[in-house]
Amino acid sequence: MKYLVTGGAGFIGSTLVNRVSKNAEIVIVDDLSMGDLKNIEGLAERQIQFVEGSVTDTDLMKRVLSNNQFDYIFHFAAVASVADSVARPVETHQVNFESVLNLLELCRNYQNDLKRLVFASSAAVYGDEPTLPKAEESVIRPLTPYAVDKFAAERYALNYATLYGVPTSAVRFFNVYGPNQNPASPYSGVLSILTDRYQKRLKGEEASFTLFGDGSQTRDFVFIEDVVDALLLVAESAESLANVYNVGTGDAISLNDVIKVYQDFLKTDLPIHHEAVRSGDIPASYANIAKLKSLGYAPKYTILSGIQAYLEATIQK
Ligand code: UD2
Repeated sequence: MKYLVTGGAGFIGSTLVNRVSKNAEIVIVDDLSMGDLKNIEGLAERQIQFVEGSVTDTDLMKRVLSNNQFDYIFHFAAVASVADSVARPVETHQVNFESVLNLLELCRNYQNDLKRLVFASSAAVYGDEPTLPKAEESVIRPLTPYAVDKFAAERYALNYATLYGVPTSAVRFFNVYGPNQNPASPYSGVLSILTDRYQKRLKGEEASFTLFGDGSQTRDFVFIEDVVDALLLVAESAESLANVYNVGTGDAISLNDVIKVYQDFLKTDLPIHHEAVRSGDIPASYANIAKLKSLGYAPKYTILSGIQAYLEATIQK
């Protein structure tokens, strides 16, 4: 099998690559803006071709798509931060939307044997409409350049299946967490930030965590290994063709409860500073995952076992 994984050096992309690369040929396109080659296992020994570049480089993408026949394409490369998209709407649009349309056209022209292209969309498309849980046919209210681009790109991807026969599916990620998530930005996933601060604290360095709001906000935190299961299931199932799936656990937990879990596992107190609720923050979010379950998905991790696996893989005790 041959895979193209854009954003394959990033958190979700590299975990997928590491799962499949022992038995497959992989081409990764990544500009290393957020990703890191260290995330990719066996880069030298396995059949992995790393192409450093941006998915917005149309010549480069044409070369990759016209010189290879892929079985599966996963498109993860994106400006991943909502705040970044608000600060830089035009650049975000080029990465998060135009690159997708270009990739779809290249598939239409060059990828006659493609089994599936999976586009990574986001729970951000639901915006602040309060009905819970979020199901795929819930009201869509994309409120930021990030959310608008994800929704538009997702629709284009699915319509390329019905209009032109390019086999596509899309997934809407809820709050994905796990090893190799980059904690560098204030808008990185909250659990990557929390883990990083605890790690510093355990090494005896000064560290604290800023909690925006009172910590009662809830999220559907889904462990990366379950996310990779979901991605492969969606890619390989016949039923998922031209369909979009929520990827979460179907459960919500508050940040306060998550912090308690960290404290129980690590037996360390981390100083918490409270700040005002972040602008645009939603109080609660969780997924209805019935549609994904209808494909055979069953999350293997609870929030407890997921955080435990994350900490064991990340924190050197
Ligand atoms: C997630 C996605 C985002 C978009 C959005 C849609 C991530 C990283 N982001 O944003 O791309 O899809 O969902 O709704 O998955 N927080 C703190 N302290 C910190 C960092 C965060 O208290 O240092 C809070 C934050 O205010 C929020 C919660 O933690 O209430 C989760 O924040 P996040 O940035 O991890 O994810 P979220 O749900 O805002």
